[in-house]
Amino acid sequence: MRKPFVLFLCCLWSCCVFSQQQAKGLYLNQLGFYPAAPKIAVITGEPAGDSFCIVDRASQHTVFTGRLSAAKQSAYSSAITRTIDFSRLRQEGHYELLLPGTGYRVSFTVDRHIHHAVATGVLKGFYYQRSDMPLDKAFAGKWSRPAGHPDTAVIVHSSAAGADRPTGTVIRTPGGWYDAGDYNKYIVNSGITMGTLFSAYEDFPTYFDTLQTAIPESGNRLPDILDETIYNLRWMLTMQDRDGGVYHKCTNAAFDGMVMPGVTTLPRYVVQKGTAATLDFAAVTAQAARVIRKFETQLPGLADSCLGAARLAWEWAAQHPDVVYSQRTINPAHDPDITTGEYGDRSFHDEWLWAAAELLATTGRKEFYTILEQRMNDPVPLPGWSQVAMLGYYTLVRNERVLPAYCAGWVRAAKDSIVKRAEAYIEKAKANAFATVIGQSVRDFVWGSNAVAANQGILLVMAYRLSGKQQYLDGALSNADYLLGRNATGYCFVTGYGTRSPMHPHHRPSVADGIAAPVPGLLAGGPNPGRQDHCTYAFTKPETAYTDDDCSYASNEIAINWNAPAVYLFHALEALAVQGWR
Ligand code: G3I
Ligand code: 9MR
Repeated sequence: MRKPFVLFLCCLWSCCVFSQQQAKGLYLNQLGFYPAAPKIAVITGEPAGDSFCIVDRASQHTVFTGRLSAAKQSAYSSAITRTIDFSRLRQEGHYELLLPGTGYRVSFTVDRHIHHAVATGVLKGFYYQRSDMPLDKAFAGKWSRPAGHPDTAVIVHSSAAGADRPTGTVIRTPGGWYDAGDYNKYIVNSGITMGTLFSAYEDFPTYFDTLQTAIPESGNRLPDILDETIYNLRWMLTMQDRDGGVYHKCTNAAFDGMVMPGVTTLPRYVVQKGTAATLDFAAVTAQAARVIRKFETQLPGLADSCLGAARLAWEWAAQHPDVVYSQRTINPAHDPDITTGEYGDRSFHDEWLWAAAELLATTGRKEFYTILEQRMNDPVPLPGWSQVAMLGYYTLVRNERVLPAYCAGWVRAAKDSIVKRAEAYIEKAKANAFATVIGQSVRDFVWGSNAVAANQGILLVMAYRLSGKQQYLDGALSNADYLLGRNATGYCFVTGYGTRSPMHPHHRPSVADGIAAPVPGLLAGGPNPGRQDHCTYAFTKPETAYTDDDCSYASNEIAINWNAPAVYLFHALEALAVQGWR
């Protein structure tokens, strides 16, 4: 909004009966808004009036007024909502939104880099998950801690034994990130996480080349996002057996207690090699080889090692196409029982597609195209740890220029599929009571529903970049708004950001470190009416089944595969904001 217009509004209206009452039931992105982008808040319940106004925070002058929308009944809770649209307020600044006569009052900021801090924060979140290095005060601040599980003497579990490495063989698998609130390291979940982070770099290289996150490697002539990702890549490489197969996970037999990393020294195991783990590994290492190739001076030989590992993994999978990892099957036959996270997947069609797409994009070789083609008519759901086909689609689309000409038809099919899904999202979002893309189906509210929101956002960013259609970028932003506060719980779901964020995530370091504030930059799982943790929830409807209690691993744990799409989404918005909304 230009200044004369602001002044004109100030003279015209004098705003609102002010009150100090805390905003409750008035939900918005707690970080704020881009100048030229949509700006929406949502009020639940029955407000006294139907007007709102916005004042400049310092001067208390009114700069904008408007009316609430008609009421909408939310489909997935009892909430009745009205939207408050102040998109036309375009001037950077600090403001307050007020509802006359109700006492509702909330502060917000308009800034052209409004998500920079939280985007940097969720990337830094990975640093705090590093398993075997001390987190120094210089980088970790009050969350500094000693190294955790060194994993330099890991036992080959009998489920993983072979002639070369019999049961009890001791191997090294140091490094990598802890998966989540627990202290185990799972290849399948690392797969989608790494794919998403490498994709963020592949899509926005110039942006990430200068992004600093204050990690020990900052300033080493590699982008910080790659330094962070390579920390886990090096661990993944240790998880490949000599025959090419990849152990499903490096784990305790049972979950550690709620203690700090390094406190327990229970034995660690690598367990059965599986087809899903091996194909995810092939996809990640093939993508890594492509992405880090241009940093050969800084990382001599690493790209070649990755490609070699990817090929070997691919060959193993071809010889072992259907090895399911199932603890129900393994435990009766092997000791000790393994009861940590399973990440059990029974269908590998999507892993084949993803691995084939990455290997094809990196090598251009027809052998990978042959498998890819066999899988291109399969359904392609939104990405999740057990659904990775869409990652293959994204790779085809973003690497179109380097693919052999005979791929053109399938690249077009992948583009169509992405854009068609984006179009469906936008159509359905019109009915959403919180004006977001997430919440179109009750199936959005699964364990880790916040990653569904973030992954929908990524798909919309991809569709925007393919089509230039503004609504897709607006849709991606609507899900960022959801994650950062415009949702039925009123939480900004990233620890340490916003005015009301999780204080008690199911995250062992955050529970055990004696520091009131949780480790920052971690995305909570989010509403999950499954409530598999049997904790007490104040609300149980799909979009409100969230409790900020460290008991609640089904709604309030954190996980690398949830943080990664948040990294992509928030940084994509930052990279696109200035050009994207005018
Ligand atoms: O596949 C079925 C689907 O067919 C059905 O419609 C739906 C209805 O609820 O359930 C689907 O299965 C769900 C499955 O995830 C696949 O998404 C299960 O209900 C659900 O319990 C399962 O949750 C997984 C959970 O582990 C329990 O296994 C989460 O996705 C997964 O993120 C979570 O991962 C854990 C690790 O095991 C351990 N580390 C922490 C991490 C995060 O909580
Ligand atoms: O802490 C574990 C968390 O990482 C997992 O997501 C979750 C589901 O597998 O399990 C948590 O561990 C709990 C275990 O399943 C049951 N006993 C209590 C454990 C800690 O709350």
